[in-house]
Amino acid sequence: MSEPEIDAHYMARALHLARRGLYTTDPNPRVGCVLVRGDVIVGEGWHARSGGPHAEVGALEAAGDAGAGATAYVTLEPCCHHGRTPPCTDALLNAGIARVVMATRDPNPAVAGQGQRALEAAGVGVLVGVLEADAEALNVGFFRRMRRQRPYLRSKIAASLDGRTALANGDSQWITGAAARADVQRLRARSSAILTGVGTILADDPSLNVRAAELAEAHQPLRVIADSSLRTPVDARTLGLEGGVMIMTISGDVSAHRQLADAGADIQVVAACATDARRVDLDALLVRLAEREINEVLVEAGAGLNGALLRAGLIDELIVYIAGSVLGDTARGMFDMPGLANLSARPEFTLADVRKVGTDLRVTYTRA
Ligand code: AOF
Ligand code: ZN
Repeated sequence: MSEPEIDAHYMARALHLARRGLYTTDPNPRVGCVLVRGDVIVGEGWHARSGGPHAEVGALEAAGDAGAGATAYVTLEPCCHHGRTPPCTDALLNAGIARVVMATRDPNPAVAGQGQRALEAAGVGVLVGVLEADAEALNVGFFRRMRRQRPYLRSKIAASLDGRTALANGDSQWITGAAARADVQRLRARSSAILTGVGTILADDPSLNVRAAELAEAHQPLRVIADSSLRTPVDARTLGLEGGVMIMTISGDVSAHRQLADAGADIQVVAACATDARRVDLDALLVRLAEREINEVLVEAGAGLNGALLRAGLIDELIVYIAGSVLGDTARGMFDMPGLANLSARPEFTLADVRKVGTDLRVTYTRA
């Protein structure tokens, strides 16, 4: 193998390790590290939980004295700051690491190239950009939050073959099968927050939590309810569940605030939308979520909120599960939006992935 092939090989292993933190590192990034001396892996580590050791520290501990002279493959630039844990650059230098290969620089302003410079200043050879796209994709929300102070927004919709999500009377239970629902459990578990509208809370009283047995280790996402006039019932099912509930509102109704706060909700007043003063401004909502270290948001909502997000251009990724059933033209669609005057105004997405999930089809689109 050529040197670039060797570097890609070990970085792929580091990425594999990083993915072990998919459901648990939030709000921290998923990071993996492999230490290689000669052609032998002498240590491996990954970040498991916020506040716990960084990937590099885990790998160095596993390697012990064998770390001296090794090459470190890390999926993210090593940190050089005192955060919840001490700087990894110091740990790498103290262990005598000779070379560091990183997939990407860390967009965190506390690091942002300084980790690389600290290593180079100490005479360590540094290479940046090996499997960079894969490393960014694994932490798409963390990168978005660091760079643009917004989370990454993914909307999941279950639909019939004819693109309908519920009957006209609102009945929407079990359009898709068990495998698709299990897949949604994994989407929830990797998300920092689930965003829904008060309409969905009132109609379905969903839990919006993670409860699959195979995800017992996963963190519970925060549930966020867009609720302009504070109509969320104090006995809504999701309110009592681990992970917490945040209600985003423009209402100043003091007694409704107090009742919902007593029921355990964190009430956040955000700006009203400039084009519709009766609703919360969705970009302001996302800014508020980023301030709370929310990286990935999963939208599980009806056509009202999905339509508003679509019209505001805020949907980064759309995952549609399509069942082999037909609900007909009187059933509800995916997005409330005014009729288009011409086709050139249509929102567009790029097809990113297609696969069969149990008896259903899963189609993933990203923002065009
Ligand atoms: C991680 N895991 O393996 C690496 C990280 O304050 P802390 O200790 O939680 O540090 C979080 C920051 O450290 C994180 O935002 C990222 O910039 C950097 N690197 N973080 O959680 C890791 N290597
Ligand atoms: Zn670190």
